[in-house]
Amino acid sequence: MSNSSITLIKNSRIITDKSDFVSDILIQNEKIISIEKGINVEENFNVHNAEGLLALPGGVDCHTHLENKFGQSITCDTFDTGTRAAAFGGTTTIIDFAFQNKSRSAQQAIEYSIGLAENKAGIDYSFHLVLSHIDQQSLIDLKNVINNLGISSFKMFMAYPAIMANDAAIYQSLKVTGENGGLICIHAENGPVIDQIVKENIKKGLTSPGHHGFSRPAIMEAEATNRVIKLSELTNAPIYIVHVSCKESLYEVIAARKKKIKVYAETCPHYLFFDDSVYKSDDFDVAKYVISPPLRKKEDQEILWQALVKDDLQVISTDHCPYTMKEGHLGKTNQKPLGLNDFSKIPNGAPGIETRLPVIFEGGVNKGILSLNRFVELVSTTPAKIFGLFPQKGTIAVGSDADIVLFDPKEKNTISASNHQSNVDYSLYEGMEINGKVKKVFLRGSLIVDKDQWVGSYNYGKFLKRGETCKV
Ligand code: DUC
Ligand code: ZN
Ligand code: ZN
Repeated sequence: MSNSSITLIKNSRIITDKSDFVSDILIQNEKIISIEKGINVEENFNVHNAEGLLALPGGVDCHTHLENKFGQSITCDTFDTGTRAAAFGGTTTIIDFAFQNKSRSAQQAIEYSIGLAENKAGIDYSFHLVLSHIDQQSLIDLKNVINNLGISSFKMFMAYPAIMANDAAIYQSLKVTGENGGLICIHAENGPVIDQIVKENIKKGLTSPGHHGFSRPAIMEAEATNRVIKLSELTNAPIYIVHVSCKESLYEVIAARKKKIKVYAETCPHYLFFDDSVYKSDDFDVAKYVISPPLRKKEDQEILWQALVKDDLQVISTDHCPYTMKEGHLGKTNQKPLGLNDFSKIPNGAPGIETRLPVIFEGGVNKGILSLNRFVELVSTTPAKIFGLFPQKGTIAVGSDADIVLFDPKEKNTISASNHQSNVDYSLYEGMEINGKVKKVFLRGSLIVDKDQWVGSYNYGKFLKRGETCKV
């Protein structure tokens, strides 16, 4: 066989959500065209010997924040640094956010976000449309966005006064998305009550970052989760609960799924590895853990891991929302130190885009909690299915995009911000030893990461028009 656009991966152990076998993978014109043993091509073509390596479908991270503006703060990773960081961590597709509001229509928001990403993204991308202003016109726009612009998922916040949606707005939006194959992602926390608790704590002089954690009770996450589940039940429209952090809201999700209400849910690595004991210190270093929902009890971790095993939770995403700890790092301003004297001013979020596959491989697969198939399902296949990207993304199969991660399950490495790709100046996982390393990453057949080298280009990543959601 001869063709200059051909790439051959030899002898990898291919892991999908359902299978595990050794074979060769032949790629042409961005797609996988054959999976069988003993494929041969002429010597001068791209041949990668992958004996001893796992071939995983490229990770799909359906919850990232690159160049997102919240209040005065902009997340510190841009589409180039953030997508490069994702690639080094084995992720080849992200779904980020476009922000609609009263003065920016749905279409303008999407065009704006595509404008930020194009010519910068090193991996493929799409956006959930954040809905913070609902009126008659914006409900009409929703239909158009789903049917004509390739954006089939949305996000609504039940917290944060500036962007919060009330129950009526969520109800109205669910009616439209439910009838048009769309899906609304929900940040479920009772915003008004939490804002009241925050004010009370600041008034008492409890201003250090740890008080963020103690101002956002788990039962207020559970209450909002329950409330939005009822709206989903009422409208018969699917919902996706982002960043489930605790058993209280998880139990709401489990109960709803038992009743066949169309609820899907994710958790994020930080809730699996860290707990609220970090908030006990008065040190400003705790600002690293100022995320919403906050870290929960140690006992919640094991419950979340087991929920991932049992499919009570379907996805692990990162909620990569990075802000630097040092003001002015790489020229970034209005970062975590904004809240030096008042935790409520600390921008909420933590990084994770670069470490998702490695830490879940270590904490899940190496610890014997997750099978390799389930690992792939959680980080790639199911997010692709839920968000309308499967089978283009999320699997290794003939006809799918050749997004492939060659992963050495034996190579040891230690996570450190000193050698990561992201603009952020810390890692939650600093010093964590991982048995397993991303060796090569292919995006639509092109090699973009080769050991420790970035060999991709910042205009190869493309905007993905997505189809009907919840094909799971
Ligand atoms: N929730 C998110 O989903 N992302 C960033 C901040 C937040 O609270
Ligand atoms: Zn959120
Ligand atoms: Zn988020």
